[in-house]
Amino acid sequence: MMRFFPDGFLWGSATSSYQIEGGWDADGKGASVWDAFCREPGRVVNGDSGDVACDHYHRWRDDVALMAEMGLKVYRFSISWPRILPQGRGAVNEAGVRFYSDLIDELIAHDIIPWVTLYHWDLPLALEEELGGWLHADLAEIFSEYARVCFDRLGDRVKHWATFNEPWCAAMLSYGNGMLAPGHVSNTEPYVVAHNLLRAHGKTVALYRQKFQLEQNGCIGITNNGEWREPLTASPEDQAAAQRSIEFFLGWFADPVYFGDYPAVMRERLGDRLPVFTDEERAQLKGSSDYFGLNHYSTLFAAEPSGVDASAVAGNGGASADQGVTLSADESWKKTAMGWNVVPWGCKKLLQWIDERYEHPEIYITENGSAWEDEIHDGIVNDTDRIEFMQDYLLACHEAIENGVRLKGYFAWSLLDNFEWAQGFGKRFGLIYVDYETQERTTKSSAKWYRNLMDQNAL
Ligand code: GBH
Repeated sequence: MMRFFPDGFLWGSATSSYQIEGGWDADGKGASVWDAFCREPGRVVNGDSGDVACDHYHRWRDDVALMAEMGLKVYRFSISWPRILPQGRGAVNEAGVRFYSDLIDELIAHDIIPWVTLYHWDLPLALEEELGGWLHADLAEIFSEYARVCFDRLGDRVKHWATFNEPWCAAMLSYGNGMLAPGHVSNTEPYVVAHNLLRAHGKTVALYRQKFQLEQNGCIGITNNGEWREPLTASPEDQAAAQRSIEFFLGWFADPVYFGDYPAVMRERLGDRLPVFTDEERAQLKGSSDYFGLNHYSTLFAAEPSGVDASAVAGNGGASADQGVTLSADESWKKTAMGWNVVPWGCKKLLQWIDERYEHPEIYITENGSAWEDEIHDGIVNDTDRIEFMQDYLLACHEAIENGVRLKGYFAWSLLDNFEWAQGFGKRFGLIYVDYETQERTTKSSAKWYRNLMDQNAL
C-alpha cells in the first residue's frame, strides 16, 4: 500500500553552521563560544572541534550539487552570527555575508528552498566575554540587530526564517548541566537565559513583521525540541507527571510563543526563579511564530516520583529536577548510538498533543534522525537501521496527518555526518558519510531510499 503525503509537502534535510562549516577563523570570522569551549580540555570527546568539521565553508558548491542529486526540496541551515558580525555587534564582515549570499543563490539555482536559522548555538565569543552571553538582558536587542542585517542582506531571497534552534538546549544544556558551550552548571541560570532567548525571539519577529515581511513576503518562526513523555501507568498522578514534563520541556518555550506566557505549572513550581515578561513582551510574543518548528528524536516514560530523591534519576537531575518527574525507558526499546530510544508512536502522540494545545498550527518537523555505527565498505554505507528509523517515524507522521494534524514538512537530521557537539565526530547522523581525513563524501543507502520517497511523495 502506498501512503501519500499531502501535495506540496516539503521534504528536506538540515545542518547547522558550527557542525559543518569549519573555516573557524576564515575571512574575518570572529570566534564563537564553541571555538573557545572546544579548546577547554575535557569538554568534547576526543578533543574534537569544529575548526575544520566538514569543511563546508570551502566545499559548499559541491555540497549543494549533492543535495540536488538527492532531490531535496528544502535545505535547512544556520548562519554563524560571528561570521556576519565578528564582535557580535557593530561592523559587518562582508566576506561572511557573501558566503551565505552565494550559498543561497546556488540553492535557488538548483530549485532548493533555503530555510534559514539565525541561531544554532554559536554565540559570538565577544558577547560572552563582554556581557556574560545570554544571561544579559541586552542580548535581546543585540540579537535583533544581527537579525536585521540578515533580513536586510538575504531576505530578498530567503522566505523561511527561524530565530532560534532548540532554545531548551541553549538554556538547559548550556547553562543548566554544562554539556554545551559555555558549559555553566546552575539551577537558576537556565530560566534567565530562556527568558532572554524568548525576549530576543519576540523582538526579532516584531522587527521582521514591521520592517521586512510585507515587502519580502516570507515567514518566520522558531524551532523547539520536544520529546514525548508517556505516562508510566494510567494513574492520574503519572498522567499529570507526563503532562507536567512536556510543559516544562516544550511548553516552556511554546506557551509564550502561542499564549504570551509560561505554563502555569512552571510558575507554581519555580516561583521567583521564573522571570516575568512585561506587558509589551507578552504582546510581542503572543502569536510570534508563523509555523510550529519541531525537532523530535525520542520518548521516555514519566511518573510521579515515589522515592525520596527524585533528582537522582538519570536524565532528570539539576534544574531538570524542578519538574518533579521520574523518567525511565522500556528495556525492550531499540536504542540508537546516542542511547536514545526508538519509539515512533511517541512522535505521533507528540504531534497530536501539539495540534491540540496550540490550536491546530502548521507544523514542520525541522529535525528528526538517528545516529548509528555506520561503516564504509567498498564505497558503500549500508545503513539499514537509519532507513528503518525514518520509515517508522514517517509512518507515525503519516498517521498523525490522517488524524488531522497539519504537518507540512519533514527535514532529516542530518545532511552530512558532522560535529555532534560534546560527542565530537564519533556519532554519525548523516544521510551522507564524511571521511574526516580526506573530506570525501559517500551517499549512504538511506539517502537513496530518501530520494525515492521524496520523488514519490509517498511511503
Ligand atoms: C539536536 O539536538 C540539535 O539541533 C542538533 O544540532 C544535533 O546535532 C542533533 O539534535 C542530534 O543530537 O531521551 O527522550 O530525553 C537534539 C537535542 C535530543 C536533547 C534528545 C535531548 C534527549 C531525548 N536533544 N534528547 S530523551
